[in-house]
Amino acid sequence: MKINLNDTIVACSTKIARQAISIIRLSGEQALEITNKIISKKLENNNKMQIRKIYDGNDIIDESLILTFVNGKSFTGENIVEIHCHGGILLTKKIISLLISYGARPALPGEFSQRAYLNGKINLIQAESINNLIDSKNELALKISAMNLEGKNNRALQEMKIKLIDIISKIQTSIDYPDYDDVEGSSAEEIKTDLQILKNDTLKILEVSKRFNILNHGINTLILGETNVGKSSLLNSLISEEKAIVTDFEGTTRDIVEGQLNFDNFTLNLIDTAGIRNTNDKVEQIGIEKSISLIESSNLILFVINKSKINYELYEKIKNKKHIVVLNKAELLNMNEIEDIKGKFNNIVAVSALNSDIKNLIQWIENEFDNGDLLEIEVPILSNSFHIEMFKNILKLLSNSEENINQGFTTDLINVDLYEILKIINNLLGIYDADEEVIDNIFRKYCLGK
Ligand SMILES: Nc1nc2c(ncn2[C@@H]2O[C@H](COP(=O)(O)OP(=O)(O)OP(=O)(O)O)[C@@H](O)[C@H]2O)c(=O)[nH]1
Ligand SMILES: [Mg+2]
Repeated sequence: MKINLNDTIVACSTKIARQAISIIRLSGEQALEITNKIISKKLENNNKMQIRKIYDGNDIIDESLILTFVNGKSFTGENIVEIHCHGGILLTKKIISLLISYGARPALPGEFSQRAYLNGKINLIQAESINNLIDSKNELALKISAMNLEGKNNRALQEMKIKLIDIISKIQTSIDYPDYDDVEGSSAEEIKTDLQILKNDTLKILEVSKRFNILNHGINTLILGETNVGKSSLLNSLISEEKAIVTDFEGTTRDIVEGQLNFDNFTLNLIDTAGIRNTNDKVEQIGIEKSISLIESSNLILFVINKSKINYELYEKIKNKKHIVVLNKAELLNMNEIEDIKGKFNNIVAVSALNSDIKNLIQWIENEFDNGDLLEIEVPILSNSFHIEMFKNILKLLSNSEENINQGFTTDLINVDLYEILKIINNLLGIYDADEEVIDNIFRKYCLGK
């Protein structure tokens, strides 16, 4: 079904729940007219707050604060009315159904943002950053999402686009004016160097975006080790909560237990697992299989050992993943014993989960995942998997162009791929008319004095 973008849409922007205030939002040409049907006095056609009684037929059902955004000065670029009514479930639903009966259509999920995008108010990355802003689990994710919403990515994408248009223009000029053989920078070698710069930018975008997404969704952290080494105690100590059952019986934890730990700049999604051992207990066996199967999808493994419980076979399975060996129950050992075990691994800290003495581990994690530099990085940071796919496509097209140059193909063939990239960037920026921009650029920068 094709959605009609001329409809006036309505939705509740807050939860429909028992609460102080609910915010009902309408967007579309008829937003004011439809609202006027359920209030005592017509709304003034300006960007102001107005108080109105709301009627169901002749019955007053509420008195609400109403905000109007007109003349394109709104989030969607259309007329918007926001009704801040009292937050009863029945009342909110009633107002929405009245508005629908007077011609509004229930909005589809994300339709307000979609309209903002289609009306050039925000680009795709900004639309996504609204989601991120809402979902942010830690301070840094919040800051980066806010920066993207404000347009940081926009500027970075624009810069990338300028570089791209520059290359396309050079190639286009040398095609259009074949006799004019000294179009500056249009030799195959020079184009290759320019493309390499773009390729590096793209690789950086993908790398930084991957880091941001781990940061935004939380670092999946697996607590893995033999039975009874203190994995559940470590989880409890990290999240300062008695979440997992701890006993001195081997095989206490059978299913996974999850907890979350927020640092300023990142979040750990902690997963305590069943301890690894040979067992005939069917339930425990399933738990152990689950523990092992989680290795692959984790971003970090806390590999817990004790002096007498070092499972090298298990260590082989995780040593190529990002990990730290956690020597637990260290308060029972003397310095020499600790140093001796530390010598067996590159990456190891000694802790005592029982005494909540885990500062060495916390410090290591903080150093590893600080991520503060993401704030300074100038390249766009993408969070939507679809946008990331778009950039992977750009990378493919750039590699293709490079390959074509290496094979000695003519530059017009290379431009086909570059135009494709321009289309992708323009899509992200919410601009569609690519050709005109290139022509513009050619005549501005490479007019050749003709
Ligand atoms: N001395 C000492 N004992 C600890 C420490 N951490 C945990 N323990 C004890 O070790 C025993 C096992 O702890 P758990 O946290 O249940 O161990 P686990 O690795 O989760 O065990 P399973 O769930 O069976 O795999 C309990 O008696 C804990 O109190 C520690 O740092 N020092
Ligand atoms: Mg346990």
